[in-house]
Amino acid sequence: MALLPILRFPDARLKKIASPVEKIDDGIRTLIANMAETMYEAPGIGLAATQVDVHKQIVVIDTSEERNQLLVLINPRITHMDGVQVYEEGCLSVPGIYDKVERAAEVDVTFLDIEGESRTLKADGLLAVCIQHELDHLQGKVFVDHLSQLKQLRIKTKLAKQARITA
Ligand code: QAP
Ligand code: CO
Repeated sequence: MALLPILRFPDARLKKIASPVEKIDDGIRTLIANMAETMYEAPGIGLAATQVDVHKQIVVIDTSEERNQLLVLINPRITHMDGVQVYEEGCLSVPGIYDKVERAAEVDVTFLDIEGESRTLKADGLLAVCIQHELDHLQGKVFVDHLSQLKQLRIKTKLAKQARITA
């Protein structure tokens, strides 16, 4: 197992569109184990392969209190959305930045599990937000893309300053 480096916004590689996984082989299983380890260590509640510079349709999520309900979504598709909710989001690729984003309140998502079995999940609340946030990453989209241009500019300035202090 290994911790993977996480791309930081506004890295251009966060804009890449992920390709479907064709075969769940040992390389994919190792990648998923390392993504889960990286998410838990951060700590975070969701991580998309895009964020570790692997442009395949893979997401790991755990929104449980106990941090023991790992959800692995391979080739996920949202098949139904309903209602509206606003949630204060963050992102491991945008450290220290949190803002409200409007999304669907409920989603149905179809995906392959780690065994390659096709599954469907109905989600609401935080899990529904997290699924939409992580699927955005696979399409090259970061939560700050949902914010105003002015807010995006302020976030870029703040992160650039932070990077200078850290360096
Ligand atoms: C996406 O985000 C999400 O800024 C997952 O300094 C977030 O795990 C979906 C994190 C909120 C729904 C609601 C962020 C950790 C983790 C930070 C995360 C930070 C340390 C973010
Ligand atoms: Co994110």
